[in-house]
Amino acid sequence: MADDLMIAVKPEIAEHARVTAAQREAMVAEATADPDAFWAKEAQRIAWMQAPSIIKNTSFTGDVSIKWFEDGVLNASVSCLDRHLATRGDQVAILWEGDDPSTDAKVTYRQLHERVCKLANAMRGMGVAKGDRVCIYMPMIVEAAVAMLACARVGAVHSIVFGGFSPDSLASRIQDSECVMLITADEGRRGGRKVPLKANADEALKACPSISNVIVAKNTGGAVAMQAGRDHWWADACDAQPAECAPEPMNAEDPLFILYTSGSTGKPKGVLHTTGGYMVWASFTHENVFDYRPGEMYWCTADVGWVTGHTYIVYGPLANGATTLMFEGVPSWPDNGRFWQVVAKHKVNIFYTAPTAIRALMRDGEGPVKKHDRSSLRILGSVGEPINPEAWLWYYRVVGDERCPIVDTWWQTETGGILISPLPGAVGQKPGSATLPLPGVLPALVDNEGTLLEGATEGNLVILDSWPGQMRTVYGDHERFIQTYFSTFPGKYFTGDGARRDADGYWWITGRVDDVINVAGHRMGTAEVESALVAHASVAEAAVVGMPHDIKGQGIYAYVTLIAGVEPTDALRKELVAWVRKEIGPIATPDAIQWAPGLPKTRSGKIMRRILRKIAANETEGLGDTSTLADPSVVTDLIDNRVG
Ligand code: 6R9
Repeated sequence: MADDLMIAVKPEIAEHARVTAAQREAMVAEATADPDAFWAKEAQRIAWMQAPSIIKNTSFTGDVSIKWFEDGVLNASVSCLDRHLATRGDQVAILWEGDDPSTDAKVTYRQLHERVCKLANAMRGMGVAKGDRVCIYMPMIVEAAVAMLACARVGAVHSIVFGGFSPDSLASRIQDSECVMLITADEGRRGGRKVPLKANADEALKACPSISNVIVAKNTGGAVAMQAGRDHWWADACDAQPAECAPEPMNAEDPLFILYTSGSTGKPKGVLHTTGGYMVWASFTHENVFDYRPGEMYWCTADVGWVTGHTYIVYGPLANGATTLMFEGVPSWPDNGRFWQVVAKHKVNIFYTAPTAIRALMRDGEGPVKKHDRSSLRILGSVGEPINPEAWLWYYRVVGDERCPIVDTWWQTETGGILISPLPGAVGQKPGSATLPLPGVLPALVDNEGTLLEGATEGNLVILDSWPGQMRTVYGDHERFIQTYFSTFPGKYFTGDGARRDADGYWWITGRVDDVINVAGHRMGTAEVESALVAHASVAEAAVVGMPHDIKGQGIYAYVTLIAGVEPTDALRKELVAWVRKEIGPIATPDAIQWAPGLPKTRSGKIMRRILRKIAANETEGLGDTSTLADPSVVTDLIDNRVG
């Protein structure tokens, strides 16, 4: 454990920090003692049509009700656009860097405002109204951000589906929230390849009667089918629209977006975020965690299909008037120096990426990093999964030349924004630790019985009270919200993560303690992969677990029982891998498939995943108690036939 390696805040950073150690202490004290006063003040960082007078009204018990700023009225797009026009209308809002290194584009706040208003007018013209759900299935192009903000403008609730998801995954998300419109593009580009978004969408829409209009951005110019009456080219829909559009007045607790995320059981759930609290949290965390200063070039490498893209490419930076860099490509194309080439090209000051990318780039050594000028970098961030100390130190030493603090930011789709992270000018860092909670965030550890644990120890990570950015419900299923997050440890928000707190009170996230796996920073429910596998005609039963993976953090290990009479062949293994990719999307590609004549089950028929996880990790020494198994001999067979 690297508990002892503490990298203190450098004096030159502390001196100019937005938040110093003493100021952080004061913020923590005030946010804890008087949340109403603290958040009433912080609420002023966004634009209100009517300022809130009621601040916090939340309960983690009974029906679980979370309301912040409940009598406030606002429109999120005004905070991100209109209010900047007078002061920084000609500043670049979005700097787009294409997959092809010879392409980029600059969009100023004024231009972005105009593009958003035109699309918003087009949407209204097609009947989209406040409260309607609109699905966005887009590549990383400026139009993705325009679509989000146009939804916000008219009060529609966006539901972004990551462009790497399959037609089936897209369809089930559209169906769950009954979206009335889909915004997509002809094709996406990634690493020199094309992604057939419109073709996927056409496939999905066969099963989505709720969609009456599709707006298609022309990106690659590739040929696509357009269905008359339903499909509209973006330019045709928007070009003739007025450049102004009145923002819909939204209550602070009106929904801003839904984002589907994986859990332990069942289908992905629609995490619902509302307007006021989310916007305050996005702005507050973006400014303080990244120590953001006006005029800086800020780059978050996530995709807008994930929550990190929502909060830290679009809403947080734009609310704060930043220039946000939007990158269409991948770190390894045309070569593995791409990140650093972009940093040098655009003089990036703040850089936020995922441990899986760091680990992949580490393999190629320092050469590709050192080739490019990184002297503009000031702050480095990490998100998505635990960062191992080795990767942390490489990021710190090689990428940041030991100059730039690293903010390891722990949070979730459900939390809306960062909850545990150093403030770079205030909190010394320990490689591998997310360090300390932000002001107003009250993490705690409980044992499996729910007893609060004190001092330096390890346990289940819970949050004791609400913060403004917290999700409000599961779309259409409040009972599932209560069940998933507030029933395991009643009265507390359960994160699904395990964590350790060291003697300095620093937090070390140890990973999921539920049946969620984290593959290259992407959340995947083992149940989803299992249900895709058993949907194949040859599969009788499947159990999926995470296995350690050098680059991706975790890989997908599947145990598959075939129906009687089907031969386990290499060809079938390949077919099943392709099947899961088609059913869910490439991010769900199994890394290993083991034929399992039987699965270890208790006498009551429960699969003992603990044993399957150990076998997948090749830790077959300490399998623990197997005496409760219905048939202990299946374990021997699984160990003997382990894959990899
Ligand atoms: C923002 C995001 C959430 C899960 C979360 C945890 C893991 C995210 C982390 C981290 C350790 C960090 N996670 N950040 N673990 N250190 N800095 O990733 O949201 O896709 O919902 O995933 O990711 O396990 O519970 P999401």
